[in-house]
Amino acid sequence: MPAGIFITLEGPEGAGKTTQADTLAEWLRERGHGVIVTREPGGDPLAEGIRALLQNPEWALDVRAELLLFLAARAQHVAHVIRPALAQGRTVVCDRFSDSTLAYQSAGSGLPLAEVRALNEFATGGLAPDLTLLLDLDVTLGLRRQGEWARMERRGVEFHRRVREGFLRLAAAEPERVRVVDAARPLEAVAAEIRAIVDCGLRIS
Ligand code: T5A
Repeated sequence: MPAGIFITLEGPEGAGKTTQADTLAEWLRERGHGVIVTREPGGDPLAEGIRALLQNPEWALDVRAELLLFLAARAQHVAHVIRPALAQGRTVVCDRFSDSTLAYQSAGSGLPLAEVRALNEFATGGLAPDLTLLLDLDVTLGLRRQGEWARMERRGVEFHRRVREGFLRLAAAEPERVRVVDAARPLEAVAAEIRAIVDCGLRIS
């Protein structure tokens, strides 16, 4: 059985990742792919428990502790969900993954990039996406679209601007893997571009 394809969706808050992950998965299934849609933090019962911890806005969470919680959730998710699905030849569509950690905990919160990368590499065991769709959006527009993560919203627009710039630097550094999609357009226009990138990049049809 050939290994499955690992696709991630990334971007600032409210960019449309969850919506587009579901739409992309449906399109892939219509083409005969076995697909799982999953998310980070989460995607596994323990990792979802860590997500609930991270979402609690009452705690003054230290930025290093926050990083390690995101990575603990990822290690569990990779080991119990993503790697087994890929080994079965399934396509994995994941709503956020390692690039979010580099963008939020390093570019946003200021932790050293090399250390965050090394810890992330340890958590994933070196697993990287085949293709990443970076849904790029003005941060004020994105923050208006969403509302679940009170902790992240409270960090302010400047934090989220650094995150967006961090994502764009990652895309510039790895243009083959990370493809930037303008997410300010209507849903269907964004979905059509994503389909074209996936079709062309991974020869899906
Ligand atoms: N985080 C995560 C880290 O700091 N480090 C990490 O390592 C990881 C993995 C959780 C938080 O954790 C942080 C980042 C986040 O702050 P999350 O649950 O993915 O991550 O949180 P959000 O990105 O905030 O998720 P949202 O669900 O709010 O945003 P999405 O998924 O980008 O957007 P979506 O699809 O839910 O859409 C939001 C709304 O916008 C509308 C949708 O209908 C919906 O109402 N919408 C559009 N409207 C108009 N035009 C479009 N093109 C639209 N696309 C979507």
